[in-house]
Amino acid sequence: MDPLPLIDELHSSPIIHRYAGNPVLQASDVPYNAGLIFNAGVCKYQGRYVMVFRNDYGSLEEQRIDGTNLGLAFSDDGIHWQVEPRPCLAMRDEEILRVYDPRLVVLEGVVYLCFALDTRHGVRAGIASTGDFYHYEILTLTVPDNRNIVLFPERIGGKYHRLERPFPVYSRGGERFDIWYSDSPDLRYWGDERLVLAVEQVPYANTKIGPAAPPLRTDRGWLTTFHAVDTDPSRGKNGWEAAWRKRYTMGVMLLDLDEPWKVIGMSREPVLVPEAEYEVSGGFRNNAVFPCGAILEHNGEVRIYYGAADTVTCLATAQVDDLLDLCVPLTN
Ligand code: BMA
Repeated sequence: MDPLPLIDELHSSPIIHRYAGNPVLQASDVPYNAGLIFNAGVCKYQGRYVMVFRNDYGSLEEQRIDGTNLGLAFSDDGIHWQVEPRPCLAMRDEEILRVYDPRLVVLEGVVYLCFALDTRHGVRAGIASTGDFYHYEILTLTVPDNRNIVLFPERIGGKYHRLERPFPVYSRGGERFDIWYSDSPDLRYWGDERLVLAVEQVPYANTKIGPAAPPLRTDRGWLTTFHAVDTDPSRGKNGWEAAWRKRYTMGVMLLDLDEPWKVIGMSREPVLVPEAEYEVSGGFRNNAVFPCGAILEHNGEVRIYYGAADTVTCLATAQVDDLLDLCVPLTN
């Protein structure tokens, strides 16, 4: 299969505003062994904002990662966060290597955590429920390779719905990965899989796309963020690794309220592109924005929480109507 074309310079949309005090969470805010603090799921629960964040601990100075756990933080305003004294989840046994990239959703009063799991036999994605953010009941795990599951915050037609991002490696070659959908009667057994959005439909991706934060209900449809990745072989060292040739941006799409595998529209240009200093320099993997949390406030503001340069956790906001207006029908 032909390589997809290289993507040129990209810029963030004028409708998105980074919080001036970014990052909202970083290693120095965490009262235990902490390193890269990024890719955080966020929800509103019992009157507070709750964040579960990824912590790749080790040494920032020595550019070393020793392991990964998930941390927990609470906030009254969604901006200033108080981190709990110990991590809330770590998974490691003979088969499981680590849990990461949490997304949170509240559905019918219950909190669910969607997560990725590196195992000795591939990358799996799962959904767990929790009552206290420390104890988790795993309800389902996919077969490898899959990750970036996001659960819709409501049942639709009596069923649970999710987006996911499998990694098919045979048919198309390389990393050409798309966003898929499945549903379930009970959160455990998943089926009715459908392709939602393919990477070649996104003008600012040439490698892979994946669900970002859980979809937000609006009158016009499910407003859904996604990450879009482009690779350029001419990019060299750009972080801790010998080479990092990818750029992660964020786009939005609008899914049908009743048939959420149907794309009503998508932003033709990315909404958030790595441009701020903490997104493009000094991190583990520069040139990456990776949202895992989004909250739609009553005043129409959408708060998007994202990992920047795989190193810190940041906040950007936009008006929901502005995001919806960017979603135009697909052309291919
Ligand atoms: C993805 C995941 C994310 C990470 C991103 C950028 O494939 O591994 O956890 O933030 O790459 O490195």
